Amino acid sequence: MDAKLRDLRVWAIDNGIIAASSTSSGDASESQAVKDARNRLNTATNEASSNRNEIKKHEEDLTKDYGPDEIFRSLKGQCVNQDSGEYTYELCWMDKTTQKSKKGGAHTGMGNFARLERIVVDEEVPADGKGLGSGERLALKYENGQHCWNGPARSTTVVLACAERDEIWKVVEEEKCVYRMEVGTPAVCETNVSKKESVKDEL
Ligand code: MAN
Repeated sequence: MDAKLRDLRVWAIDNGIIAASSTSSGDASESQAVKDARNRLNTATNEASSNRNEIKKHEEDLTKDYGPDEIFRSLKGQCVNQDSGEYTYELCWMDKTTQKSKKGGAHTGMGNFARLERIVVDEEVPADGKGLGSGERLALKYENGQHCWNGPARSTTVVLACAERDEIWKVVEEEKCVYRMEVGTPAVCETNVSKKESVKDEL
């Protein structure tokens, strides 16, 4: 019996199932198989935890408002630039707006995306069609940008109108450090259900 047990132990050591020395339970006495298993477990535990974090991020993101048909979800991460006067202005969808001096130097944050709003506009559309027109328009509010000397934190209202491609048409500083961008984008074409219905009625 004793000999059989000894043989079994030798076989187990040879196959890496138990360590040669069984005197203590410290690392040094762990068999390679146990060490490997422990490493695999650690790796799997870390992976599980980072996957859980990813899921949480996605779940939080799903509660955010990405506009009609979640249209702005696909634009997130993309930016549009436009020269205007002494600056180049940049709009990054669902992220931030930026004022970049053409003379170089640091960029100025004009606000971070806060929410979607609907605002009513009433403007002449220029001959080139690059204007807001009249009616209710979707707007993106960007807030808490770089603080303005003797003024508020910079903010931008980005008012959208249907166009064939993403383009910043106009940037105005309505009040000190309060900006308004007029932007054309296919993202807001046909988002208005009543407009769609009326087109259908006409057909
Ligand atoms: C910079 C720009 C302007 C702004 C002033 C305020 O020059 O961001 O748009 O009006 O700062 O000091």
